Amino acid sequence: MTETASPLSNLAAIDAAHHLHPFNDMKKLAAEGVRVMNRAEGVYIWDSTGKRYLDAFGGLWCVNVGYGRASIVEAAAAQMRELPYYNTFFGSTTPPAALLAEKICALAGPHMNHVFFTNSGSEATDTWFRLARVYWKALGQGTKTEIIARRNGYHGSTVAGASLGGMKYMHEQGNLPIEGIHHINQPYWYGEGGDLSPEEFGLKAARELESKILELGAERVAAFVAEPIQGAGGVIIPPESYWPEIVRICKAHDILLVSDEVICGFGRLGSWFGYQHYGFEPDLAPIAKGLSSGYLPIGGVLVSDRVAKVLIEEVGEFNHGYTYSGHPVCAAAALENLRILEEEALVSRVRDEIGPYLAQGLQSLCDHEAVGEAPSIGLMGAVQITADKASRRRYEKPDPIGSAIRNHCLANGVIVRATADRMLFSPPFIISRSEVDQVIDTLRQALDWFVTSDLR
Ligand code: PXG
Repeated sequence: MTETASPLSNLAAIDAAHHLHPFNDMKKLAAEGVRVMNRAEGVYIWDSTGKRYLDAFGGLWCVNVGYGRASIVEAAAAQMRELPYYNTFFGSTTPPAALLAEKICALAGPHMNHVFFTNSGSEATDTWFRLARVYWKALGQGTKTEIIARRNGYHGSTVAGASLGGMKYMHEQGNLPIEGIHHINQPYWYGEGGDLSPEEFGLKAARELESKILELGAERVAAFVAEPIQGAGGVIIPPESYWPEIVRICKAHDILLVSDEVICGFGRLGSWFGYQHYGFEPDLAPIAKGLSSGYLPIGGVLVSDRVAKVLIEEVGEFNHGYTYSGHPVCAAAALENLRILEEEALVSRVRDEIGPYLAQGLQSLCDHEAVGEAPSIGLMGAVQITADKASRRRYEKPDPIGSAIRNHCLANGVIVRATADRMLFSPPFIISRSEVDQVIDTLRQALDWFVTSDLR
């Protein structure tokens, strides 16, 4: 009898032969071999060799309630048995879609009473992008079409998403950005603040929005979009002066304010939404990720009363939608996810208990010679690697440094993400204090290794 190879030992080869991965150098991946992840529980995930990792990154900023939640599995299975699919076009809805819309709006604040469902954050971006222009046209201001976004922001990978995002390496592929999109600088004080205090720099960065509006003419500008805290860009936490000034500018020039809540939404900052943490009311807010804790793909756009009124009373039909908008199984899983977050009071745990504990742990790393700053809000944090603490100098080639430190942590059983020379954290909300300690200790070891390595 011939022996058949176990499917798992074969998987890396099968994957290399047929699977094109997002944001990966495929030749390099095939040469190095892919990690096959096959099981998870709580904050832990196992690969096919049986190695266990503490996932301090929550999948991809999304597994907020942790892995292995049987009640989410059951809610999805029950919905699949009852009604696996029906659309929300042509005058239909389904119980989970309607109830989920109600639930999200109850959390989103008094001015947010409608939601449009999508399957991802990128689709949510495309949705609000069209909606913003539709809104102004319906008000007889069809010249208001330009959208202002930020360098190093991230809003997805679709054509509108990659265009609005401020990643140059994304623009270079596919002739982006599309017309009508403009980028201003990010509020990254550590890297770009020079001699200004953080508060002065926050105002300066916000006022770039005003200069851009004046340059274009407010009568041409539809909206400004930003993440409350930039995620993929490196957990860039703006100085406290930034958001109030942005809000003032948007109001003064009558342009829509879009808060991209794909990462910050659903508790990551210790509030239900990032805009609640910063105390403002956006006109539109894309959501995804934490809405279902990643158990099934679902996203959407929160639509404020200001925009919904025009959409419903003036526009009539918005010619936009996805086959799976409000998919009943995804909506049922999301409802159960939100029920868990509420029942276990996980958002206040992030704000009052485990968020501050992570902050303390990150701060303890600031005595390390390689660490420039280690800010966090809730369970979203970063450690900035520096070449010189006093002058905040960054290494000339930051990418290999962040990657090497990340790989060192990975080898020691902790998953973190690196954006250039910033190490990023976004753990599940159920992470315990001793697990936070393990993350901090592992990173400290990696930093100690780095300062003696020839990467320096
Ligand atoms: N907005 C924000 C703020 C995001 O972080 C999207 C929109 C797009 O969502 P979808 O569901 O279409 O991916 C995101 C996604 C990374 C990384 O490497 C971050 C994201 C996606 C993939 C990788 O940090 N964020």
